[in-house]
Amino acid sequence: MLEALLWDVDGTLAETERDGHRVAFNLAFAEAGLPWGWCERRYGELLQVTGGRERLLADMATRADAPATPAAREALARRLHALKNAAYARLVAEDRLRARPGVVGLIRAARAAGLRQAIVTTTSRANVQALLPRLLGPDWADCFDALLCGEDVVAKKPDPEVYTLALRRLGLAPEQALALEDSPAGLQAAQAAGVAVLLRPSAYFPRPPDGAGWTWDEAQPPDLAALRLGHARHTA
Ligand code: XBP
Ligand code: MG
Repeated sequence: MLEALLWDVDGTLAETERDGHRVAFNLAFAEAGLPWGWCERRYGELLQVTGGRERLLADMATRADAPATPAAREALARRLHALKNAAYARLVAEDRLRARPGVVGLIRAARAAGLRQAIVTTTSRANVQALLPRLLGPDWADCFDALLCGEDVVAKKPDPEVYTLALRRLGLAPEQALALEDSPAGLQAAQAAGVAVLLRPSAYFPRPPDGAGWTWDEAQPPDLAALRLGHARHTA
């Protein structure tokens, strides 16, 4: 039986990668005085790497003008990542990010029905704490029983660690939960933890990968009853 909804953040709750993180990375490059910039196509490639700091390091590995030593690259990645997260918080404060249709209603309905809910994300905790009040209002934290973020794990998605941790925190078995995800890495992480996934394609991940199974139909968005039914089907 469905007991909990495990929510990914980036791409699932809002189009944060398209309207937030990519824009904020470019603001960070400018603030640091670097002539670097990530166009949508390049950012789409770099999204194969989960974690903003890790993404910066992956990009630097391909650049002739990146610092020469691993230690200097790491220091620059940390500095740029902090600048990026500060820029992201400013974009959120300017109301540049909106909840994707149906998300707020489902979170509130799930809370009203007594389902447990957790945030299960690769992004930094500060980004969640900036975004969620804008999407859900000042009482946003009341909707969630646990908040698992990038800092809480050793290995980020597609590793299942963050899902395993969420289940342990909620005291639930994998078949009692449903993950809502948008990316192949998120899908893989949840499935590897044994959790059924409702995949919602997003701007950077428009096509469900092979093995996605259950996909959100934008023409007929699911309500809570549909989530319960779909979960029962996909855990049977
Ligand atoms: C999100 C990520 C994050 C964000 C940026 O993946 O991979 O790295 O892009 O946030 P998911 P940070 O949606 O699967 O959780 O810069 O804080 O990492
Ligand atoms: Mg995501």
